[in-house]
Amino acid sequence: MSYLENEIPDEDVLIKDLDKGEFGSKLLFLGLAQTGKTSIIQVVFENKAPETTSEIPATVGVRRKLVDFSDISLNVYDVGGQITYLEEAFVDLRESIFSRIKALFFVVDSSKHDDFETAKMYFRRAIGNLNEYSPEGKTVVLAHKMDLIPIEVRAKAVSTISEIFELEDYSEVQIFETSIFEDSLLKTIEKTLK
Ligand SMILES: Nc1nc2c(ncn2[C@@H]2O[C@H](COP(=O)(O)OP(=O)(O)OP(=O)(O)O)[C@@H](O)[C@H]2O)c(=O)[nH]1
Ligand SMILES: [Mg+2]
Repeated sequence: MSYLENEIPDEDVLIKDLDKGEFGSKLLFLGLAQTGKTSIIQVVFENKAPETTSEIPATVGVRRKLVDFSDISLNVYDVGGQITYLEEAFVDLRESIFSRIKALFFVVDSSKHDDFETAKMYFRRAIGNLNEYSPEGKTVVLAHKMDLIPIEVRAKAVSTISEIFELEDYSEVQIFETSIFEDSLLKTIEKTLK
């Protein structure tokens, strides 16, 4: 049995089930494993306390949640960051994942410098797919887990990610510092959805 057929938590819907009846704006959270995607979704859209996220299991496959946020209905897609799930999203599920996107949030663990190059590869592939299937969609890079970075070197951490990702090539892409423990996260998501 593949993972698509088991371990489906009640509140989630696997992407294969959602072709019918999709509504609301679609947000996509992408990034390497353990960067904090599911935590962000739970804290921002489900009012969970940040401390509770330490127990979240790794996301299996691609999950969708329907949420209401500031009076808008949102379809929030959470792509498991393990390489198998990323590859599945980028290959088999490419069109359904990348179509009709309002905003793509590409999440980077700012404290894991060694992963930036691998993250960049997926970032560039994501942008390519977004240009193809959702040219109107916005892309935001979240330089996340900023609470782990001393304040005086946070700007440097953001500029390192910007340089490695070569963000100067993507004038429409914005990068913001975020943390589930700080207001910056909610503000960034609100600003993006305006
Ligand atoms: N310090 C810190 N930890 C965070 C932050 N956001 C998430 N975490 C922690 O990072 C770990 C991984 O979080 P997840 O939300 O499961 O990561 P994910 O990106 O969904 O991982 P996959 O599902 O495997 O792709 C958890 O222990 C979270 O508590 C943050 O802003 N700061
Ligand atoms: Mg997850």
